[in-house]
Amino acid sequence: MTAPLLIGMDSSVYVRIARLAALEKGVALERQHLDPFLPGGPPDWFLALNPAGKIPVLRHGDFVLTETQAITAYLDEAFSGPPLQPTEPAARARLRQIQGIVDAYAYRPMVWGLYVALSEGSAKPEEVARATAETRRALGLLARLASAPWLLGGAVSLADCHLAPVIQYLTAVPPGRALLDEVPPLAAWFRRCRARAGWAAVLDAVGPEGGRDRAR
Ligand SMILES: N[C@@H](CCC(=O)N[C@@H](CS)C(=O)NCC(=O)O)C(=O)O
Repeated sequence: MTAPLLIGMDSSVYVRIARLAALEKGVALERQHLDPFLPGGPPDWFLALNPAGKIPVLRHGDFVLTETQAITAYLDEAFSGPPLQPTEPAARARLRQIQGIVDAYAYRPMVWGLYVALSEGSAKPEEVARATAETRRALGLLARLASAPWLLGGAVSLADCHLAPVIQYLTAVPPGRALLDEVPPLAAWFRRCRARAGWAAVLDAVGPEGGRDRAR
């Protein structure tokens, strides 16, 4: 079968998560650029693949997959390479728990509530205060679960791939950096992520969509 095709743009948190999983797995992805935020919305061909209009979409032969947790699990399970999910039930459940926390409690306040709002200068003080409180709570939830050196212990997993791109945006604004520094074990974990081979290039990637300080 041909290489899997990842559709989306480099600056997207969720595209970066899928790319980190592929990198760790040693899977070479084909790429197709798609900016879902262009005026007029995504094109019809893309909405036919994902009516939700969200990136990324993975295409592998005739198989089309949306939702990043499903995409990264598929990359891990359908390809050879180092396993990125534990097999022991409790550890595997911990992985799903961390992914759920990132999606439900971290992405929105950290990326939109702090990074986008502060870098666009569109921040209303009460909204920043709420995003700050929600970010603190999410970092606290994650810190209670995090092992070292990686979130699940000795080996990098899909949990690390899922959280690092969100923290990348959080730390791109000074108040976000300060919030991460309040949680030294997570700050140290993120330094390890950025130092890991190939990760900084994915975490810093911006494609043809350009360096617009907006929606991720
Ligand atoms: N639940 C989706 C979320 C993906 C997502 O939110 N992607 C953002 C970019 S990082 C997006 O496509 N946003 C377009 C929009 O909201 O219109 C997943 O896990 O893949």
